[in-house]
Amino acid sequence: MVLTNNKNVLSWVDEMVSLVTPDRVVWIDGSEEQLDALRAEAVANGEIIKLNQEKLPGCYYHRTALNDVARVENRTFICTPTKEEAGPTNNWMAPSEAYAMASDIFRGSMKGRTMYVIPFSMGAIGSPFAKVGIELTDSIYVVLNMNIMTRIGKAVLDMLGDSNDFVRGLHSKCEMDEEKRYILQFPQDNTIWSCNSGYGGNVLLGKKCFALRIASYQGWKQGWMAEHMLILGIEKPDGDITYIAGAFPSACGKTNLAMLIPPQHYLDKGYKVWCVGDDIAWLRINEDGGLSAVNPEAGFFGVAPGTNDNSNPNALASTRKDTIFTNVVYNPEDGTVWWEGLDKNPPKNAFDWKGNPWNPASGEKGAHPNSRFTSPAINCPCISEKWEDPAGVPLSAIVFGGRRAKTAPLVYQSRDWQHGVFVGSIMASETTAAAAGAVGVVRRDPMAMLPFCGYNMGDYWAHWLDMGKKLTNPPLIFNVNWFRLNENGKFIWPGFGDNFRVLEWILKRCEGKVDAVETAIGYLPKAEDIDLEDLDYTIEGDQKFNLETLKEILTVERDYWLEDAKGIKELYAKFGNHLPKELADELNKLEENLNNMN
Ligand code: GTP
Ligand code: SPV
Ligand code: MN
Repeated sequence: MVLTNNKNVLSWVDEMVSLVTPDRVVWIDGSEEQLDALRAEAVANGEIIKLNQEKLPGCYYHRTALNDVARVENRTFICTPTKEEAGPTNNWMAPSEAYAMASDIFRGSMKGRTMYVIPFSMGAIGSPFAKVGIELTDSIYVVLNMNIMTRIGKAVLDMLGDSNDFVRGLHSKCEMDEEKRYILQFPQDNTIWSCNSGYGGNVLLGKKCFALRIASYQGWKQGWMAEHMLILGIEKPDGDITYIAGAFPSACGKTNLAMLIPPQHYLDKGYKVWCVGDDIAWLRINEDGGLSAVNPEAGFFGVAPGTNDNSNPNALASTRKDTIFTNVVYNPEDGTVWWEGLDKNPPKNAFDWKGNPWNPASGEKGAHPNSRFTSPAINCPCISEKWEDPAGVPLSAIVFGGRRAKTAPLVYQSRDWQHGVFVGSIMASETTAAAAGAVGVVRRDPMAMLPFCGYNMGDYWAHWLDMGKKLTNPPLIFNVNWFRLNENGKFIWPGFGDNFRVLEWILKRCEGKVDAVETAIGYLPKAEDIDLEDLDYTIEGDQKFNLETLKEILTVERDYWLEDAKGIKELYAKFGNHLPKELADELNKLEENLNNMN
C-alpha cells in the first residue's frame, strides 16, 4: 500500500521503479506485523538465521558475501559539479557522468525482486532538527537494520507532509560485483546511490552517506555541523551532568568510550557515564552561545571483536535482545554467536563468518575483524535520559583522538577554539595491531572525517572556524591517545574504563579546577593531576603502569612532532586557497614552538 500523497515522493519512486524494474514495490509502514513477516521471509530464504530465542530474544544472524565486509572508501564518490567542490581528499565524479554510469548498473537490477520503500528519520520524529530520508532497497537485511538504526515507517511520511525536503536513497545489491560497487553522494541533489554491496555503511544509507556526507554539506550551507562523534554525559556525585563529544576514526574507540564504566572508586563516590550516541553527532549553536549535540541515530552498529564483559559490558548487554549479528561466529548447537575477545570459551562445533566449519584451535579467526552487531540504543543500560531530547545536550568539551603508537600524548588541551580546530585538522591514526617494534603507517584523518566529509575539507575547516566565531560559550577542545605502544608493541595505557581518569581531568579543566602545563603543542596535565588511585595494569611481564609510565606518555617529543609537522604541511599543501589562513598560521606557530623547545 502506498503510504503518502506527497507528489515529490511518488514521482521520484516511480522514476526509480522504471529504472530498476522490481516485480513488486512494498512500502515499509514500520508495524511489527510487517517487520515480523519480513523476518520470517528472510529466515525462509536463508538471508538471516533466527538465533536461540530464549538466550537471545529477537536476535538474528547474517553473513555477507565474502567480498563485502567493510566500507569501500576507494569506490565512494562525492559527485559535485566541479572537482574543487569535493576537494583533494575525496574521490570525485561529475554528477552527469555518475548518474549515467550508475544508471547502466541499476537498470533492471531489481527484476524478479521486491523493492522496499523505507521512509526514515534521522533524529527523533517531531524534533525540529530531524531530517527525512527515503531508502529504496532490494534487501530485507537493510530494512531490518534501518529499523534498528533509524526511526522508520508511516509516521516519517506524516512528518514530511507535502515537503520536498528529503534525501533520496537508492540501493540495490545488484550482482554483488566488486568491480561495479559504487557509493555515490550527490550533495546538491540530496541524493545517494549505492550498488553491488549489502553491508554496513555502504548500504544503511541513513548512516555515513546521509548523516555525515550529505548532512555535513547541509550543515555548511545552513550553519550547523555533522560530525563523526560519540556523545556522552558524565554525572558527578552531586547529580550535575557534563556532556562531551568525541571524534575518533573508525574502530578507534567511540562506542567503548561512549558507554564506559568508571573505575570502582569513582562508582563508589557516585560518578556515572551516560551514553547519548556512539558514532554521529549533529551540532547546533544553542541559546547560551554554546554548542548542543543530537544523536541522529536510533541504534548502534558496533564492532563485535573485543567487546566483552570487561571491556564494554554496556555494549554487550545491548546485544542480548533484538539485535542483528553480522559476520561473527555462529554456533548452531545452541543458536548463539561468538567472536574473538568475547570470552575464553569459543564454541567447538561452530561455523566461521564465511560459513565454514571452524576449529578454534586452527589459529584462523572465526569472526571477521569488522564483524558487527546492530542493537537498539534503548537496550543500552547506560543510555542517557536525554538521548532523544530534540534540543540535544550542551557540550562542555570536544575530544579528538586517534591511534598513535608515538607522538601524541595521552591527553592535551588546545589553547583556544582556533587552535582546537587546528588540533582536529592534524589528527592522524596508524594502522592497527602493529607487530613488535613496528610503527604503523600514519594516515591523516582530520576530525575523523576523511572518509565522510561531503565537500572540500578546506571549506569544512573554514566552517569550523566560522562556527567558533559565532560561539560565545564554546566547548573546550582536547586531544587524546589511548594507543601509545611500548617498544614491544604493547599498549602502555590501560584504556577502556580507565579512560575515565582522563575524562575526569578534562572535566576539571572545564570547571577551571586544575592547572596545566603550557607546552609547544598546547596544555598538558601535570602527571600528579591524573588520578591513578587503584589502577592496577600490567603492561607486560612484571612492568606495571605507574606514575613514571604516565610521565612518559605526557611528554612532547620534539623530533616526532617535527616529523609530524612535515606530514601536516603535505596535507595542507593539497588545499591551495581553500586552506584557511588561520590554520597555516597555527602550523607556523607549532613549528616555531617546537624549534624553541630546549
Ligand atoms: P566505528 O564503529 O568503526 O566508528 O568504531 P568505534 O570508534 O566506535 O570503535 P570501538 O569502540 O568499536 O572500538 C574499536 C576497537 O578498539 C575495538 O576492538 C576495541 O576493543 C578497541 N578499543 C576501544 N577502546 C580502547 C582503548 O581504550 N584501548 C585499547 N587498547 N583499545 C580500545
Ligand atoms: C565506521 O566505519 O565508522 C562505522 C561502521 O561506524 S559503518 O557503518 O560501516 O560506516
Ligand atoms: Mn563510525
